[in-house]
Amino acid sequence: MLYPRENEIRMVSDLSGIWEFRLGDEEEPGERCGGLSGMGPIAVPASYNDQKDERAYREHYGWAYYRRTVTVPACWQGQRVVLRFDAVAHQAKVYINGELAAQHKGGFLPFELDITGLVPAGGHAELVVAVDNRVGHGTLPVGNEGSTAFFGSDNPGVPGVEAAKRWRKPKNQPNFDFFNYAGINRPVRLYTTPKTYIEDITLVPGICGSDGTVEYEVRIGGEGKKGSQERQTPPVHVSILDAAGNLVAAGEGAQGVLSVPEAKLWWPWPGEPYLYRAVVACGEDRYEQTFGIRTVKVEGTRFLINGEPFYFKGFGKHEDSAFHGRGLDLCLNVKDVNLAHWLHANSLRTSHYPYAEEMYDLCDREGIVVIDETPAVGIASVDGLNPYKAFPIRDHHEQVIRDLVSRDKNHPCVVMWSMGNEPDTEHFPESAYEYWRSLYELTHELDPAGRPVTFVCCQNNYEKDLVTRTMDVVCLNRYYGWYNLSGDLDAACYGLNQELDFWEKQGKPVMITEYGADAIAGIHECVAEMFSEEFQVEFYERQNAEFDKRKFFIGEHVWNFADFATIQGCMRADGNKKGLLTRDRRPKMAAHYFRRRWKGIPDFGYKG
Ligand code: E8X
Repeated sequence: MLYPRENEIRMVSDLSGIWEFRLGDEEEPGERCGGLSGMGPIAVPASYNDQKDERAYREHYGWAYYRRTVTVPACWQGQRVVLRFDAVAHQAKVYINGELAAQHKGGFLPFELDITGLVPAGGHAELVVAVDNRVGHGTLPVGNEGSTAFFGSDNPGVPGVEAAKRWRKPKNQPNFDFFNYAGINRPVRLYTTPKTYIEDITLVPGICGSDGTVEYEVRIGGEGKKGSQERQTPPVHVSILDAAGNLVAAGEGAQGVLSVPEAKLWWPWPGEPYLYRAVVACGEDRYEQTFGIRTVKVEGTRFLINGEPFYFKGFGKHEDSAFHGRGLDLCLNVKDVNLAHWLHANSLRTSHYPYAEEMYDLCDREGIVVIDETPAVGIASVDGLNPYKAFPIRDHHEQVIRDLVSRDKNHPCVVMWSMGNEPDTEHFPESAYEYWRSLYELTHELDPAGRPVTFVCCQNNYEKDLVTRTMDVVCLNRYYGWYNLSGDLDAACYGLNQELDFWEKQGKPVMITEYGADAIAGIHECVAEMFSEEFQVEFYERQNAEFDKRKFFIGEHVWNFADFATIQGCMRADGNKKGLLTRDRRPKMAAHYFRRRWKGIPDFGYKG
């Protein structure tokens, strides 16, 4: 799905601003929705949870309603008009003048509807968006449902599930460690195309000696769609421009392979992340897609970018900030990418969901390598249930992977797909193998560029886990010395090395995608103990020394880039404090430690 871009043909109208809003309840809105009352102001895009200091906003469970008037300018007459939502968490129903016009499940990928016939040029319409924030066994991310997991005690004073059903109103029970921010978290736009339009563009770069190659495919939609009755598909022209706007290659036809002489490659920062533009024309329509010429490949235990062995230095993070919640914050994205440079980091994982498209564009131009992750987090056994049999998530998970690859396939910064985070691969190993291996094969089929595919494995019995070892890259989340062997870094290093010995035999590249310790900024001790900044540094110093001894070990992603909001709990002091930085981006001692460490580690050839 192409990102809305204004040009000499296409127009875009951003609907960001102050809309009307009110909380609803669990009753699902039907085919009609109108006449809403009791509305108040809400900023779009942003999560609604922190925009009003009321428990109902923080702990809402069910539907909420957004409303505004949309206008289609008269000068758009004769154009196709599309309404696009970049992300609405977690489920949306869209009403135009009270009539249901679209619905979408999934809170982190775009969806759109053609409103040409619904709102005439020069006309207005009432737009209502109903948003459901509930998570459960059928959503990604996964929520617990009526589980005893939250009570976990047979103390007579603590109610069990049956008692809870009687007196406790249902609430979200996220099976994931980030606050369940919800709402219209990313921009909403109207945009136009001609009636025959460029529907999608796929660009697969390659390297041939000193030349670049670009295998392209353009899909045409609307009246000129291949085989449509209305009219023949107009000819397709593709021009490749370099960063200075010089024409370096051109071709005719909806698909083909172009050669770019003496190509400048896309390299991770501090190399040059060189970008080209593919200018596509078909009939009246035009669209420009930036891309980079680079290759990605796993060879033995090495992760090659442009044929060179890459070492991941970076972090998992969140789309998370005060007031905006999970809402798009362009200023924070720029600051975070500049902080990545300050840290001498070269990569990040979009934990635990696809981020806003604007962040990938930024990473493309700033040379930050991205592991692109789905929202499949929390697929874990609860109350003895086999999630792969009991949870109705498989079809939705496949759709999410299809939409993720379709949206992000042209980004040079995206070098690997992560199908999910910390699923249960230990208690039902055969079911886990069937589930994840088939999704692995689907992901490979969907990506024309053939990027490596993985998922991120949680602290588990790695000998029982049958599927992690079959991924292109083994991605481990390990917390030796924190969640287990707590505070004992000698034992932690022993346990870590026991496991690294196991992985050494698998012949796969291995990276750590999460390791870390909560450190509450300002707590300091001469003798480092848990929750102090000194312990967080020692935790990393000791474990990095072990990673440096392993040739097959290709990267270190800390957890987390910055402190972030979670649901309240006895193990969360105002959220998760494993950040190298505080939530308002102030460095802890560990940030200065990694800035020194990563400055001394090259992006390429660190492990030979
Ligand atoms: C943590 C992280 C959490 O924030 C992240 O979303 C997923 C968790 C560690 C799990 N990984 O809790 O800080 C480790 C479980 C060990 C029993």
